[in-house]
Amino acid sequence: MEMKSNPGIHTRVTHAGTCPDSEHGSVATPIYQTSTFKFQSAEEGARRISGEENGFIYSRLGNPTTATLESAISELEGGAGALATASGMAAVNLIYLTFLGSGMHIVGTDALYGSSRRIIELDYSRFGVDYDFIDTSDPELLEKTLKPNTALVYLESPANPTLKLADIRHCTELAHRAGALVAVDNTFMSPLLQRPLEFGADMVIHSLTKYINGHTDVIGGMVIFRDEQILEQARPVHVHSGGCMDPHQAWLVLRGLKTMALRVYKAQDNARQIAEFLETDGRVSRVFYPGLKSHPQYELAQSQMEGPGSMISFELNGGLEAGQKLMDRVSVATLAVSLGGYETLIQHPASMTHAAVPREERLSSGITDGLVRLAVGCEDAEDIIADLDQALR
Ligand code: LCS
Repeated sequence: MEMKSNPGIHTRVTHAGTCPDSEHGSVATPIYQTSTFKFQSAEEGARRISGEENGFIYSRLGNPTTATLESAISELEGGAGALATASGMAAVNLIYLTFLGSGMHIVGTDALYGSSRRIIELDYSRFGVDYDFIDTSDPELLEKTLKPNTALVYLESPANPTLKLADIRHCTELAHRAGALVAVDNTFMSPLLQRPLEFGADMVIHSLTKYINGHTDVIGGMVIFRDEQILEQARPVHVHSGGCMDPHQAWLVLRGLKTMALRVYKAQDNARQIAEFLETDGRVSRVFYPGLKSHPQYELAQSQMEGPGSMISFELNGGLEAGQKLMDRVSVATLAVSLGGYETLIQHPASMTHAAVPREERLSSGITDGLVRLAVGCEDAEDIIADLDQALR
């Protein structure tokens, strides 16, 4: 049966990434757990290696299970193709390694995931890469920071953990005018809630570890490219640098992907209720959630995102000490880093996910000592709220 031309999102997610098995008719994508692929002849081997003929060669270069995952996510993001990586950080580094070099400049969101920022400051800088991490919610500041040698603008929107947004369309226009490419880390949103390529971005990054896999049991990453030309620039770097995804890992993510829409919308429904609870609670001083009218970029969230997602950050009246007590006393939420799984996680950015960022830099990007980050999961909202309430007491 032909699928209708504009299937709904649940249909698209259910059917994305099905690798046809003509031999046995397997409905689930098979795991091609092999490191290498047999050539039928020496000539065929030579043709494949030269690129004259399509076909798998060696799993670091490509594998049918991994390729199925790449085409599934690329389709959902509206890309021309994708490269799967061993982790989200391997995806970030694939972009850095491909598009940065000595004498080039990168502008990034200041409240990036800690490692995405630190590796530029500590390591790429050793190879002559110049950088500025700025508040990308301010396009004028971005415009002022762009230089003739800016090769890459790297946005995280919403940013981890401040939930500040960057206007992707506006930032992309400014970056392109200055001759820079734009990469957007879309991990917090999943392709369901935001598709940066539709706003002109050149590349999208995902830590598949989060919403796309969604089961807190796999590390993985991906870069999705707007066009083939950029993809083909990154492919040799992907092959030679070795951060490929394993086929079994890809299969697990494909398995998780099947339920992505159910999980993402359920967690978002929960988060909306929890954010309202926190905002009206006298023990909480500030709540950062793009679904609240009090979010400074509420209007932008409405136009750029299909939903506010399920990440919430907040500060307690009692500061860090109160936050630590809260984290020690919850029982429905689990005290752990990471996000995007079916279960609610709570953590303290200043001492955990962003501990690598020096305190002054952290504070200037809005990551205060008292900030608590809640990654809302798929439990019943009233149970998460009751748990937070008892812990706040
Ligand atoms: N990008 C974002 C926005 C992230 O939040 C993370 C990890 C990464 C990239 C890196 O992905 P990974 O290599 O871990 O797959 N974020 C984490 C966090 O907030 N808590 O623990 C990890």
